[in-house]
Amino acid sequence: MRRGGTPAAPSTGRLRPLGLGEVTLRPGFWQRRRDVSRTASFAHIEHWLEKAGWLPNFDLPSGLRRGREFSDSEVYKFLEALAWADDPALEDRYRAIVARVAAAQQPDGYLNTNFGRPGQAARYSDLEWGHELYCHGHLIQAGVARARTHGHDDLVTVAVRAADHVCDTFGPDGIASVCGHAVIETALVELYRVTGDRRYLEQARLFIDRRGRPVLDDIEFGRAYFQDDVPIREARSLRGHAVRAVYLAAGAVDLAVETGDDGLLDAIDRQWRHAAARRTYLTGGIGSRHQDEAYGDDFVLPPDRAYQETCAGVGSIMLAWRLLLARGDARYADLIERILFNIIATSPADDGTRFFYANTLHQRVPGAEPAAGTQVPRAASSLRASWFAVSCCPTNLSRTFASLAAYVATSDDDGVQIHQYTPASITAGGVELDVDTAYPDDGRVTVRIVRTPDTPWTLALRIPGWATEATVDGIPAAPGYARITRRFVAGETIVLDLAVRPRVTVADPRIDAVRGSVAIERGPLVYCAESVDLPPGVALDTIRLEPGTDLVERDGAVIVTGRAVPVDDDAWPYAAPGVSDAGTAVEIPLYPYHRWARRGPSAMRVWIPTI
Ligand code: FUB
Ligand code: ZN
Repeated sequence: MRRGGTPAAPSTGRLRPLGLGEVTLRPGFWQRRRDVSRTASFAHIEHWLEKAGWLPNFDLPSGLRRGREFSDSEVYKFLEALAWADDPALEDRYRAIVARVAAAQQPDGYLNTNFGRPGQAARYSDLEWGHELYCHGHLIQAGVARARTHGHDDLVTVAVRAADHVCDTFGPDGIASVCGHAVIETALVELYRVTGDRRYLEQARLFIDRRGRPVLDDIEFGRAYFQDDVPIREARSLRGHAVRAVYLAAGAVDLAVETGDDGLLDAIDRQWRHAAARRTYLTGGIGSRHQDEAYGDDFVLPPDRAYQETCAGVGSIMLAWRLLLARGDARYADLIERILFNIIATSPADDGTRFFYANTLHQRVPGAEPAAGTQVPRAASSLRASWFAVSCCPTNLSRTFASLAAYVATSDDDGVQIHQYTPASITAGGVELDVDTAYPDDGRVTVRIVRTPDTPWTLALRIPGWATEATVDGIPAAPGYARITRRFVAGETIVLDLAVRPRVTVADPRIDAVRGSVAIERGPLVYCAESVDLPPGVALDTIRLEPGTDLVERDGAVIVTGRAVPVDDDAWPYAAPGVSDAGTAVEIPLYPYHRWARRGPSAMRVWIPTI
């Protein structure tokens, strides 16, 4: 049986990933979204890559080049998505794009449509902003995906030639610097895993060790923006531009695992824990600074300034997944689940052709829908947009959805671990399982043993941190992994009940921006209130929750009771504390955050004040 490849394939670690050929998604929450991505989003992305000129850049003379300096990478991320999808019906489209990309490669393996050609800046003349190694990194990642799903082909050849060029140019005797946007590091380690050529691993080590000495020019955002402020082993936290930070950390985990560098792995783990505890939104999203798309300082997590770039969610999953494989701690899988349900599921529209780039947690006034077929600047859209001048998120989603099944389960010498709950068939060695569930609507998960060795083995089921009343076959199970070790019998079922119920969540008091507010969660889903669900005349920004309100489930909503506090639009907005029960009582229906703005423009908030 084809293993189908997997997006991170470490040679060692606590857990082994399963290939896409070993986990098949069945109808449910994630299969539906994966399929929309494969059908509608793929076609939409290809359409825009042509229309915006980013694919034609590979065919045309340099003078006609269009798009930002990193637009080649969107073509590569789309190729990576096509590679993971490994769908014969898409093969002709894949080959046609690969042919155009291959034709643009220089004889020495260099490939970038924005540098080095007549009238363009010289190669590697702008390592801070030029993104050349970043683009090479995404090209190599696409090649790795294709090699793993299909075997060697033209794209793999192009990727290997690009990697050789990178090693020739930035090796021990070459340019002693790094790229302003990390990703080449993880790409090179992954290519080493595919080819066995240690040169790529050594090059990744050079890039990771050089950064932070510092090697790049200082910039207006400061060197922390591209993690060139301190050497990676000495950093206290993930910091700077969020996507850069998590891509770099993912590469460092890859390097640490392949070289047995526990010190480096410990350093990244420490930074991850620091950032998870102090710099991460309830949704699992990261980035609270718009100007530089960056992490804020500790506990600076204002909901109305939540940037939470979709790509940062993707990168954060890549990092947490690598740490999970290396260390096996359920905390990593908990964060992956949070990001999946609250960032990855939120960004795309139902039809897969519009996307959130930034994911705010508080929209004060209903946004304006960008006209279909228009390209909007970076994060300027207050609603999902078709395409962006910086359109990193749609292609990043496409490769994530195409490889999503790989994040469901793993194996080790003891058995199989299920990390994410979704209807699926899982094969690992002599074990075959069917997972059936309506999660996250319902917390019941049934695992049927389809095939089993006749010797004892261990089935490990992740109990999320929030699931404090979970049971496995009726027996209470604490957060972490519930491990069942026995001689299983084909046909038997194990029933996990995660006891999904609405709950009230408060934040650490140091997250000042939401002091005195609560959020409602249900299972892995964060809920939000939208203005379209409030009675006429009640403004979302004037509501406060009644202390001790019931949480009533009705038609997919959680209904809470609140009050609309009277406000005076003309008054000086500060006064002595008011009477706490002022205002009109109002029912507030809350729906999953990932559903927000699917019924048209609306104001929205996740955190609801109680005062
Ligand atoms: O710089 C390339 C991509 O564009 C980054 O990863 C995103 O944050 C966006 O700025
Ligand atoms: Zn993005």
